[in-house]
Order: sequence, then C-alpha cells, then structure tokens
Amino acid sequence: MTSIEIEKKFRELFGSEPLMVRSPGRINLIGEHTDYNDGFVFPAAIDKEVHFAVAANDLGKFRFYANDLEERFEMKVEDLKISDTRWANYLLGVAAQFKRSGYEIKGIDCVFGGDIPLGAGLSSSAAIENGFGFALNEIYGFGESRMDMILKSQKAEHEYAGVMCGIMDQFASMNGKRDHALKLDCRSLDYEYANIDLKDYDIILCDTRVKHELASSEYNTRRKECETGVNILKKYDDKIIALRDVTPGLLSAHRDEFDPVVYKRCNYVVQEDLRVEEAFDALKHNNIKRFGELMYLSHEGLRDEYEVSCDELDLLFDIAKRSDDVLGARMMGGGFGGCTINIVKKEKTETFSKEIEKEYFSKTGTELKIYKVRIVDGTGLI
Ligand code: GAF
Repeated sequence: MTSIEIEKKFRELFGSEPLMVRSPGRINLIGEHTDYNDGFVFPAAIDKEVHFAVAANDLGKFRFYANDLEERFEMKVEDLKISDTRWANYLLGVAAQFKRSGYEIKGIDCVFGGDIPLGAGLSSSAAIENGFGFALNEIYGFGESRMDMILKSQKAEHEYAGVMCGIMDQFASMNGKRDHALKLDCRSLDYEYANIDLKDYDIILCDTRVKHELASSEYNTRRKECETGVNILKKYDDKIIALRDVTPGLLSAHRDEFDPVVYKRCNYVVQEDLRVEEAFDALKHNNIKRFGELMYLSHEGLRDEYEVSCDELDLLFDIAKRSDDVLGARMMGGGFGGCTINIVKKEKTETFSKEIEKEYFSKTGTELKIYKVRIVDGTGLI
C-alpha cells in the first residue's frame, strides 16, 4: 500500500486536492502495563504505517473511505456521535475532541489505509487517531501542539472505542524519531530519546495471529487491581498516588494485607518500572546483553505475575529464549495475543525465522507472521 494509491482513490472519490499525512504504528522495547500506573515505557515508531488523504468539504459532512476494507462511511457533522461502524469511530472520536476544544469542523473527506497488521498489538488505532488529528489540525490551522493531539487521540480511544488505554501508543506514534526509542515518564510526560544501535542485531516481530477475547476486559481488570494495591499502600504514605510511587520494600512490607493476586500484579508493575530505567541505561552504555536479559524478565513477569500472556506468546518466547541467536524476547503490548519482539543476530534472522515458523505451525496449526522493523519518525506530512 502506498500513499500514491491512497491519493489516487481520494481524487477518484472526492475530486479535490488532499493533504497527505503518514502515521506509524509502534513497538515497545520494554515497560508494559506501566503507562497507566504513571510509570515508564520505552517505545519507538516503526515503518508500518497508515497513510491519509484528507481535505475539507463544504457539505457539512464527514465522508470517509477505509481503503483496506473498501468501505465508505458518511455522517453529518452536526450529528457527530459514536457510530456502529467500528473503524469510523477512531476518526469521529478525534473530531469530537477537537469540537470539545471549541474548534469548528465544517466538513471533512478522508481516505486512509496502510500496512499495520490489525490486532497485532502494533497500535494501528493510535496511528489512525494521530494521523487524522494531525490532518485536521493542519487543514484548519487549529495550532494544537503534538502533545495536545496525543491527548485528543487517547481520549478518542477512551470515549469512542471504549478502551481505557494509557498514553504510550499515541505518544510513540506521534513523537517517534528515526533510529531512536523514547523513554517516556507517563506522569510528567517528559521524555528522552535513546539512539537504538543494536550493532549485530535486528528487531524481529513474531505475530501469533491470535487475539483472545479476554484482551479488553482483562485490561480494565488489571487497571482496577493496580488501583486496589495503591489504595492499600496510600494509607501508609499519602504521597502514593500510583504504583509508580511504590518501592519494592514498601510493597513487600505490606504483603500480608494484599490479596495474593493483587500483590502479584503490583509486584510486576513495580519491578517493570525498575527494568525500564535499567534497560535505558544498559542501551546507553552499549550493554545489549543486559538489555536482552531484562526483556526476558519482563516477559516472565507478564506471564507469571501480571498474567496477560497466552500459550501462543509463551511458545514464541520459549523458542526464542533457547536460541543462541536471540539476545532478548518478550510479548509486547496489552497481551492475550499479538506479537513478541525479538532481538536477533543479523546474520541469523533467516534461520531463526524459519525455525520459529516451523515449530509454531507444528504446535498451533497457525502460520506465524514475521516482520523485520525499522524505527522511523512519528506522525507527519508526506
Ligand atoms: C495497550 C495500551 F493501549 C497501552 O496504553 C499500554 O497500556 C499497553 O497496552 C500495555 O503496555 O497497548
């Protein structure tokens, strides 16, 4: 899928001159389920993208076309609300946020499409929200900052898609930088880029091609379990407002007051925050080996304590972990399916891919998909 095709389709459908925008998906090196606990994440934007052709119309209508699905959608601007068309809600949700900020949208035509695999945990929805918001902001000259647009995209996801996500995905897609990952403090929203030079290693994603039903309900349950933990601990220190503020010592000192499941969840988050800081330092000092070990530990925590992995992800993790050509691997994103991220020796990526594909297929009957990804700039004009 190229932006040329998207532009061509736009001209064919609407006949006007569009603004062209690209918006990437993301990977996360480490720091999973820490964003909504005010903690740290370490994501990067990747060369799997959504492209948009967008222009204003004076018809008082939203007219959208999802090129990959070959589906049209229309709604009067004055009727702006959640629709039954799932994909359109990502765009409508963003438009609703601009409206709430007092901006007037008269009418918008939009064609979009791309190559971010759906349901693979690579944040296609964040890419769509960001790209559309970016286009609206340019076309109408609203003058919103990237940060404002990130927050609008996140709100759109909460209100129009019903997923109470943290800020990581929208942030990484919007603020990505070529060849860099960003360590984001999800409380202050301060961030620092780290050059990602993995020397003799490549980043390989293995897509389970499964998405278990549990994903969104369990996501919201995990958020609640974390809040329960915070409520226990804040009795001892009123400065504790999120798990970000909890030290391993404080948590273990109060273990008896916790339901064992809630304790496990909290322990995972507290440890994962520490791992992000350590992983960032390890990369800064070219200690790729330690970085890889931290990825393995992250997966083990997600599997055993946070319990958001699944058999397919664990199988890919086990295969990767026992390979001498892999330095680190872990499940990525919300969990219950999607991708693992693997740091694989450059000259062995083909052998590794063949072996993991074969074993995955023989044990699950599902064909694995493998993507070698490059780190690119965040949302912008084409
Ligand atoms: C999903 C959410 F959208 C993110 O905000 C984050 O919580 C992630 O799951 C888990 O780290 O991608």
